[in-house]
Amino acid sequence: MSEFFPTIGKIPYEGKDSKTPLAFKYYNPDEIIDGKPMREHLKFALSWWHTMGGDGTDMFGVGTADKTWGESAPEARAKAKVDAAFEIMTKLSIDYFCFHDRDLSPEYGTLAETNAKLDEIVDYIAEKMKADPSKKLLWGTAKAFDHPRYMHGAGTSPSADVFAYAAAQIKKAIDATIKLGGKGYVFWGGREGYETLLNTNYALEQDNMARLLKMAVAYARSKGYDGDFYIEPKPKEPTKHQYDFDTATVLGFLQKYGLWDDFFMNIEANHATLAQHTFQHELRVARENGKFGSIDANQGDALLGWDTDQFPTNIYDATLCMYEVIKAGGFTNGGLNFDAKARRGSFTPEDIFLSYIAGMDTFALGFKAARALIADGRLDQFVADRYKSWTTGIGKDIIDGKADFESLEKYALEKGEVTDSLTSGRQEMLEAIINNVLFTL
Ligand code: XLS
Ligand code: NI
Ligand code: NI
Repeated sequence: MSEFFPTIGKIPYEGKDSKTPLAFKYYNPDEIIDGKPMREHLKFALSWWHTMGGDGTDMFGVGTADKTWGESAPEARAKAKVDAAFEIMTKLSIDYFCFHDRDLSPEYGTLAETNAKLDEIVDYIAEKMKADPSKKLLWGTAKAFDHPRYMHGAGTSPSADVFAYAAAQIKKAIDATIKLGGKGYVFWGGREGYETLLNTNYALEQDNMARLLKMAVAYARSKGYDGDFYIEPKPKEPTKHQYDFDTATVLGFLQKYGLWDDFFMNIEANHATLAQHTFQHELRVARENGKFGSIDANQGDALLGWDTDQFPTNIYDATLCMYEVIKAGGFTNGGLNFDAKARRGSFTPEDIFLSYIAGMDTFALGFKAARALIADGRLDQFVADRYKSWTTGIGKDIIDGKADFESLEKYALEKGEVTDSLTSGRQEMLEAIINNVLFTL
């Protein structure tokens, strides 16, 4: 088979002193760390939509990058995409991919025809995976937000017919995920939300979303699926107010509707910042609730208030992200999916590779920095010391359930003023420790 990128070979690891653009400086896929190669710690995934389909089209202009893969007929293009994706993954030492059903294969005249064509592509991918078992599906999802039928939502549409259609589409996307051995299925509610409450039955829409998720779980489990379901929170865009605003909101929803056990979080960096949180905040909330699942790695731009999906190059954020991942015990079914696209002006085939190299090196370095931060121990020790009043005396009594308002009042009256029990938060010192660890790596 002819190559799509004949001038680009397998990207080598050359180390941090290398000046070769098409080489890894930090990501050494086979380097063993704690008994596991780096590729297994990081579990990088290619996003089918951005990489194979995203051509730079934006609201003000047409595409700048050629993502036709040399084919004009949709069937042939869908197949060429598969070949090109496997070439990119192999050359970049990426083991996983993620898809939306419609990025694999577009819509045709009827749902039945669309499904049949999707089956052909899924079968084709399954063959390629058989030939190269190092390539795996991280997660699948259904694109239940781009067709006009989903203009008012899918699971939260005012139309029961649209709900039924979405269910049928998701059923098929779950089948594809199972067929390709995926251990994750994502729900990102792009149009599950509202523009104005003046036309919205909020309670019914929330209940219906939960109904859809329950049916999805029941169906997938009945087919033997033992992977995770993920919810990917995002506060807005395209919908003004999306129901899955952030991790805390989603956790409340899962609890209310009895969905807790099956769902975990897929945290996207740029969605965290759109919700006015840090990436680390979202990861921490998920982790501390036992709901950390997977990551959509990207970054926004501090000056732009939308989901720019840039390839992540911020070492500081990647370090604090990997700090949370390590503290969560590492990835199990999840991984690091680059839900990221090269800038519209970065339009050449090489830019695909250069963007991934930038993102992968950033996370490889972030992983090493996070390990160094944990080994250094100063941050963890500081936090432990800061809360030490909870390990003895009145603090321990409160935790052990041995205190009530009466006993606490008695304690406070006897104790007098308590401001002296506080110590400095030392934020600046802690930030300097991070710099110290980062720059002595
Ligand atoms: C969009 C989302 C989307 C999901 C998958 O902002 O990030 O790409 O990851 O539907
Ligand atoms: Ni995403
Ligand atoms: Ni996004």
